Formats: sequence, C-alpha cells, structure tokens
Amino acid sequence: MNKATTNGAGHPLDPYLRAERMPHIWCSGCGLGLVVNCFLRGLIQSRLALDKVVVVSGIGCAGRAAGYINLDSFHTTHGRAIPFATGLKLSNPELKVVVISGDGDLTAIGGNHLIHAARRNVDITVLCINNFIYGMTGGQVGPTTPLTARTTTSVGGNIDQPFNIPYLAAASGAAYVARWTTAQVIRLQKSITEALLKNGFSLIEIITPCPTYYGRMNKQRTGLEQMKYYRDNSIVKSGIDPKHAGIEFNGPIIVGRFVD
Ligand SMILES: Cc1ncc(C[n+]2csc(CCOP(=O)(O)OP(=O)(O)O)c2C)c(N)n1
Ligand code: SF4
Repeated sequence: MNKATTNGAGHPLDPYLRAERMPHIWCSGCGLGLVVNCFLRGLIQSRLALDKVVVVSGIGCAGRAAGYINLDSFHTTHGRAIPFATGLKLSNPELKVVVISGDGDLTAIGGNHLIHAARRNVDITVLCINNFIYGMTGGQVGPTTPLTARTTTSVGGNIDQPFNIPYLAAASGAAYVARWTTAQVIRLQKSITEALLKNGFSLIEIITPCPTYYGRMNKQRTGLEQMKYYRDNSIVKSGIDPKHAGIEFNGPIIVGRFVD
C-alpha cells in the first residue's frame, strides 16, 4: 500500500491508485480527481471482483483517468474507447468493462460509437465527463458547449445548440442513464454503483470543472467557483424524460437518474 499522506497512515483509496504515476497531470481545481474518487468508492460499494473490472479511456484530460487507476486499464485512441470496450466485453463476457472519458472524446469524434453501443445495449458502463469544452487541446468549442458560452474558439459566444447527453443516450436505447455534477458526490457514487450493477448499456454524464479553460472564459475562474455554481444551480429531477433535462448557460443544471 502506498503511504501517501504525511502521517504515514495512507489514504483508504491508495491501493486502488497507481502511486508511481503521481503527480498526475491535472490542473489545480480540475474536477477529474473527484470523478476518480467517486468512481473508486462506487466500485468498492458494488462489491464487484476487481480482477474482473477493466477501465478504458480515450484521449483527453479525462482520458488520463484509466492510467491512474490500479486496475487492468487501457488508454486508447481518440474517440475509440467504446468500440475498444465492446471488443473486450465480447471477447470475455465475464468482465465488467467501464469507459471513463471526456465529452469531446465520447460525443464528438466517438459519437457514432456511443449511439450504436447504446442501440445494441452492449453491457458496458460509460462515465462521460463533461467540462463543456475540449480541455487537453486548449479549450475549443465542442458539442456540449452551452449556447452563448465563450470558449477559446467561440470568443463571441457559442452559436450552436449543444447535445443533451442523457437524452441522446436514452433515445439510442441505454438501459441506465443519469447526470450528476461533482457537487453531488454521494449521489454520484450511488449512481456509479447502480450503473455498474446494471445489465446492459449504462451511462452517467458527470459535469466537471475545468477552471483553466471553460471557467476562465466564463467568469468562473477557479474550480471552487465552478463547484459553487453547480451546488447553487443543480436541480434534482430523477425520473423525468431526459428530453426536458437541459443545461442553461450559467443557469440551471437538471440532474438525476433518468432511465433505470
Ligand atoms: C484523431 C485525433 N484527433 C484529434 C486529437 C486531438 N485531441 C486530443 S484530446 C482532444 C479533445 C479531448 O476533449 P474531451 O474528450 O472533452 O476531454 P478533456 O480534455 O476536456 O477532458 C483532441 C481533439 C487526437 N488526439 N486524435
Ligand atoms: S485543462 Fe481543464 S480538464 Fe484539463 S486538467 Fe486542466 S482543468 Fe482539468
């Protein structure tokens, strides 16, 4: 076990992390560490056999998650995490295959794979980490950028309607669909456990701070400011048709478990 803390007692999640990979690449205030924390706690709660759990990521800041988790894991090419995960699951149905990757990776270059895996109800769990932009490549506008939000390539405000990811997944046939922000860690952990134990295609969208690019461009300069925004503006509406679970720029974020 890695004795990472100063008192030598270690952290309860140390055995589940690859300490030799630290320090991680994520910026101060980034929400990706919270997501890894919630995933590991949700996984422990599921009581799945860890030697049968595999994590797959694509490319991007979120895509680095697989490399920091001390399970069998794969860092795949941009947009191809879901077909890679599908292949793993088909070759060994005993595996619990989890995709942890970014909104750009999963809904832009990988969007076609996402809808068809949901349509086929492939038995994998997808954690789609949505920071509203492409983080790793400099904060460009993406398919989830809210209408009118500023990014490094939409400095006058985004003019395109964003994807509603839960609606997209549900309409494509997903068996379990939820959305949480990193301000609802307990609900998020519980939802991750539920998704892992669900048979069929499960997807959780996790709204996550990227202060370095998205926050800086949209008057939420720190991770803390972004977290306060999530806390003050998230409205839990579990069970509603995700068609009505929109996200308004700097306004309400509808969260909840929409399909189960
Ligand atoms: C085929 C290909 N095209 C483009 C890129 C450049 N690229 C690397 S990461 C990335 C965006 C990742 O965005 P997202 O999935 O939202 O993750 P984030 O970095 O925001 O966590 C892009 C376009 C690439 N690596 N490969
Ligand atoms: S650029 Fe954004 S998403 Fe990437 S590590 Fe930094 S804060 Fe996180």
